[in-house]
Amino acid sequence: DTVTIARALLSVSDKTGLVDLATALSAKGVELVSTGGTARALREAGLTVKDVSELTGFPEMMDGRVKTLHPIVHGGLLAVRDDDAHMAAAADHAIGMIDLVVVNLYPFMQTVAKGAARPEVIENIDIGGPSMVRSAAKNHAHVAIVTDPADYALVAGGSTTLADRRKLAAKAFAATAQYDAAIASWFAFADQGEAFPATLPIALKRADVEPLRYGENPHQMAALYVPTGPAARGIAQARQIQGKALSYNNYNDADAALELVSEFRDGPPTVVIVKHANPCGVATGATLIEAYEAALACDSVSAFGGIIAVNRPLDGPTAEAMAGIFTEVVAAPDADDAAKAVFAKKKNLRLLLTGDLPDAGRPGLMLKTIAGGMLVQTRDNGKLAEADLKVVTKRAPTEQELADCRFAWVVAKHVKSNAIVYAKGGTTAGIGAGQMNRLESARIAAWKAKDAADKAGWAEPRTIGSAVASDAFFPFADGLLAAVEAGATAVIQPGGSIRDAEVIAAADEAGLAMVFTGMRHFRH
Ligand code: 93A
Repeated sequence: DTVTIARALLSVSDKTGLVDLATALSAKGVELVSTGGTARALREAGLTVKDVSELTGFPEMMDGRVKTLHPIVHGGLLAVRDDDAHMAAAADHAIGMIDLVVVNLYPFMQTVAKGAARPEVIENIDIGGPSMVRSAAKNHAHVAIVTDPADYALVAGGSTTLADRRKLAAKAFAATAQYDAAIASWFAFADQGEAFPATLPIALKRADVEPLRYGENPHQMAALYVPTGPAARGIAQARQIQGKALSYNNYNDADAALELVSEFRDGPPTVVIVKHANPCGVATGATLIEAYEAALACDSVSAFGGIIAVNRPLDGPTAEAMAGIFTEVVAAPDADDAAKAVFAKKKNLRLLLTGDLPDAGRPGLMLKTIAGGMLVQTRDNGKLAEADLKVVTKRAPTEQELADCRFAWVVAKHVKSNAIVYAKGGTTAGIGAGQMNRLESARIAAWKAKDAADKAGWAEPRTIGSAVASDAFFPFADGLLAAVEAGATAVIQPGGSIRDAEVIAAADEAGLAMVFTGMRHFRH
């Protein structure tokens, strides 16, 4: 099962660790064969190398498009060493065996990421490299294939074990699969501007973070996968500064928090507190600490063990305030030394730094599995323009009501349906999430607002004089009447129900101002 390496073929674009590996192999008496640039790098380091062209009797041609695509190379990779007919064919055609292939491919993804023009992208589609990778991996019974400099140590000793060759082969096929998926993605999305190709060529790889301890529940296994293609932005790309490893649920909640706070990327200091993927408090303020305290007061009970995201670099005083209750995760664009020092004392708290917040309006796909299949949709990156808003009641909203409507609407977009959100003065007053009918969500939101007022010792709940947002239209007037009862004076909702007239009449009767958005934000 152990193969002694007599001849190695090295052909790499990323030359990291190349010379060290080649030096080690050479010291073990391994014959080195290389393509143009790789051979040059090795010769410069004083090593003896044979050119592939010398082996094949063909020069590298067509701008390097044809370098290693030759039976002398692929015969040497694919021949089954203990098959007499294979070895006889090799002997007939003067094909020498190759026992180790070290290849990494033309940097296709990096070329796309740097914004290169189409011809340069096309030229960076590697053909010969993946062919050798696949030939060697198929014949892993005899040949070792190394595609990652991190694995050079496995072969530097001049021999390979079958167990290692199997592992390396699996990694090699994963590498070519990802590479081709990235190319297909570029053709389908970036190049053609198509949202839905016939197949979904999205290249994902398991993230280099510690494997997740378990899934949503301890009896489920879980891992984080990240795209291999150009520059994805989101919670998966955040840098963890301290604290225990993130769990599956932490990622899910931190994602919800970051996506919501990103809506306020260009807004005033904003804090989002999430529990079980729903916001339980969202607030803006003159400072981050003011916003945090307002967000916490919305629902201080649910905020226990919450996930927080903010839209400003975290400062010491705000971190100090956050440290006052048990918090699982804090995500921020950045944190100053004082904030880091505060959290350093909280060993379990995870601090995630995201860098500049992602653009909430960016395109992208959302994937959700169903039994036996997968649902795919574009991201809900819908944004309200001033012109989209239609006043449908006799009374138009005041400036303050309109601002509250817009704020409540953005929050409602990130609340599980049915979503009802009351807001006042840039702070959520009550959030009703995930109920099977809209009336119940409206009631729960009002009840939570009352509870918060009781806890904080306010004279009245903040739903009095608030704006209320509904993520989809009110099918009946009852949900709206519940909001009236809670003290809301303005409503924002998509409109479009066959009973709109009934709902508008109820709003007029109660003296409410109501605007239609013409856009729905279901989230399930
Ligand atoms: O243009 S190719 O698709 N045609 C080939 O025959 C070929 N053989 C190796 N690209 C080919 N390669 C790639 O060249 C390797 O995958 C590697 O990335 C690169 C190494 O070239 P050099 O040694 O000249 O730097």
